[in-house]
Amino acid sequence: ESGITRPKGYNVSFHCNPEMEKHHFGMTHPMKPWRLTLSKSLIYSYGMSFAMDNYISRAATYEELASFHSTDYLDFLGTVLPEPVPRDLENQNPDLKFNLGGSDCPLFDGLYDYCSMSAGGALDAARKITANQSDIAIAWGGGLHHAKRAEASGFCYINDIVIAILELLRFYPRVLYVDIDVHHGDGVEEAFFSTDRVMTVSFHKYDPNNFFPGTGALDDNGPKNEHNPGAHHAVNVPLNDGITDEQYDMLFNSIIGKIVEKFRPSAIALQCGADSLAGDRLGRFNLQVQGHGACVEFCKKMGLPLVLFGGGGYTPRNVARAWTYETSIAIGCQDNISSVLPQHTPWRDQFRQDTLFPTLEQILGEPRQNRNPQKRLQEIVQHVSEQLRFVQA
Ligand code: TV1
Ligand code: CA
Ligand code: ZN
Repeated sequence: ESGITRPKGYNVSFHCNPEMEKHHFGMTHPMKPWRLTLSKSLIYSYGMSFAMDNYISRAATYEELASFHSTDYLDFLGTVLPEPVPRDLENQNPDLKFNLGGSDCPLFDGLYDYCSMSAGGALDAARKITANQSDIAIAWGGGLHHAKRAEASGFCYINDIVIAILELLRFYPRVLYVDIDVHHGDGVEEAFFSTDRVMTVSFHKYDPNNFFPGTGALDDNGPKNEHNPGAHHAVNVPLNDGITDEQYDMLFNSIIGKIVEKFRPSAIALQCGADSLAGDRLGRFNLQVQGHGACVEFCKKMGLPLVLFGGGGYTPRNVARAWTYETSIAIGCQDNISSVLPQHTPWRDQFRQDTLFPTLEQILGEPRQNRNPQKRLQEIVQHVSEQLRFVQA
């Protein structure tokens, strides 16, 4: 023994691939893989890499992608060429193959590489967990929750989360999936609709006619036929514009607390989509970095193996703040880092304010109106409690 040991506590691994960040969906497309570069630069500037195991992730193989996706779809994804002229929102082709090539899921240079790298990071993270080498494994390049078995959807082509959970299921009897992206985690929910080994929980903005993808009502809890073991194993928390940290924290702790008690998962997969933050280009909530991070803290406190995925997030400076704070929570150094961004942070001027925790006023000027009455939130908690009567570990 050399006598040199890591500090006691959680073993955290960090999985990324700089090649992934170089891809572009198109000039005006809200999904900017560059936000991963900005996030990493802030995480490294705080020195957090010294408290984690850092890995450059592999690209997932065709066989690994095929653990969830159809080979027809993968073969097409591997051969389609980018279009010379990108479509705009007004010019949508109505008969796209596998929903590829529209404005949401454009065909761009290196698309297949981008997808397989995102899935590779998620899978590497899951494998560090199942090998008992990490307590928390982080894959900010993953979290693409809308992709279906044979269809791209909402900026997502390959469902890295489903692939990672399938890997966890080889070792663990039950996995809890939690999704705090502002959009409904429909692809992951659907993939595990007919099993009682995965419980999916999504918190999202719900407005069937005006907000993507339009699914995830409170009483959509999995196909309700008697012979489906997956019945009651989908939990949906539909929310309105402007929800605050305090309300979200109350909902999250009460719902996830009850679920962990009843379902007794052996591992947690948490999708940390940062488009639920105030000031997001697509999102509509009033969450701050602290409130978003509180979800990670709560999951960590459950003391179960934990995989953290990225997801949405369309105001890169806020994405970087959230995922940096959440990396610090994983490590356990959140109370010891400076709220002032390190002076040597690359692209420091991108952050506008020099703090990790801007106030709502700094982010928005005028906060978005909160359309979540306390009474409705109580109803949601009540519904979930009743739903859980049908669930057993
Ligand atoms: C190109 C250029 C594409 C500008 C897409 C916002 C754009 C959007 C764009 C956009 C946009 C959506 C829909 C409409 C489906 C369509 C990573 C036919 C300013 C996980 C995916 C949202 C969210 C898809 C992904 C949504 C995630 N919103 N500008 N597209 N109908 N698509 O509404 O959950 O964050 O908006
Ligand atoms: Ca969600
Ligand atoms: Zn989203």
